[in-house]
Amino acid sequence: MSISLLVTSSTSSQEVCFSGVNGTPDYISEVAVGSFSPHSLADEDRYDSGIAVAGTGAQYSSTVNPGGQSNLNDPYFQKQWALSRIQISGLWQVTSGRPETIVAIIDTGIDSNHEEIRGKVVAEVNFTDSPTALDGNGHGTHIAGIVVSSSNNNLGVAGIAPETRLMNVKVADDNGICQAGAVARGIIWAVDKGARVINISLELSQPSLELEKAVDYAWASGVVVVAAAGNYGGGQLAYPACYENCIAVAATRQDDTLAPLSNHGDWVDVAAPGFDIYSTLPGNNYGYKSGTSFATAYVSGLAALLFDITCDTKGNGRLNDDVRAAIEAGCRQACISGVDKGIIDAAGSMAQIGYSAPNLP
Ligand SMILES: [Ca+2]
Ligand SMILES: [Ca+2]
Ligand SMILES: [Ca+2]
Repeated sequence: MSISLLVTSSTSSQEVCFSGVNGTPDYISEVAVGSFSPHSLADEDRYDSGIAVAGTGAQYSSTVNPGGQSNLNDPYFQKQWALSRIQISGLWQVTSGRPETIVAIIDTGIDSNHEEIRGKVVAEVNFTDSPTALDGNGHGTHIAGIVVSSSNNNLGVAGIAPETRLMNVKVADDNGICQAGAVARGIIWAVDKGARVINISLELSQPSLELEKAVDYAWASGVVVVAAAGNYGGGQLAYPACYENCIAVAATRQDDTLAPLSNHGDWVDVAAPGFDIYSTLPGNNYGYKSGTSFATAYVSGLAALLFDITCDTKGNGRLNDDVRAAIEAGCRQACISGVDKGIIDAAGSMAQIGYSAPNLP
């Protein structure tokens, strides 16, 4: 529970983790680039790279829905089905986040120059061999945009928590490959820099004591840790998501069904929208991605907002337990099996905290 675990030797230095979508048959054809060789990877890992979906935006029209009704002027807001599905609008009337509430994105880096993200990355670190903390993959920028894109600015999309700020903790290289030790060090770095929420849209198939200790350190420090349940489509465990002090997030589709790619099981705590998710991509671009990674980002954004309105009900000096409880107890029950609490629901979480959703226009 201290920085000393930084010197603990990692037992998993050769492990790789991948972020993004897995290889459900629909997506195999979407493996657009392959700068790493499939021969070096286990078959079940092969499609589990952010690269696999980096090009999926191309299959969608980027045309703005001209007839769409929206109370926001962001041109792609109509594509963001997830925001209404989690009933965010009432919570937005109370808070759109605060700059002091920092969400650390433990990922492939962030394009901090993106028009929707510029000025919102308050700290960054690079634990990879990549020469820059910028995002050469696209995965981390997509996550960042889900959380923090400026809203109602006549540009792009609307973030769920646009007034929060980000830490860019690059632990996965531009191929989406990382080591457990780097993830652990990234978590500790973010905690010590004051992150309140840590988004881990990465999954490892093997446990790592170093990683588990880092998650426990974050939790004990008052941080909400949110992690992707993984994209193998089955019941196998993903790390760090399955650790007790992570909120493990499965992915749903627009009809509230579990996305076929999503892992599930009694260890999976909540589900959130994670299929055909439209968000930012490097170079002022936008596109769709699918996977538990992006579901995780919605939970992280909700957590950031709830930090603004929750109270320390148990008087233990921390808010992360209260925020996590509000997220989980506020979930909407859905007919999905393999997810413990249900689908995240901002209105439900507000009710748990004692707010009733304001009347909407
Ligand atoms: Ca915007
Ligand atoms: Ca769990
Ligand atoms: Ca508390």
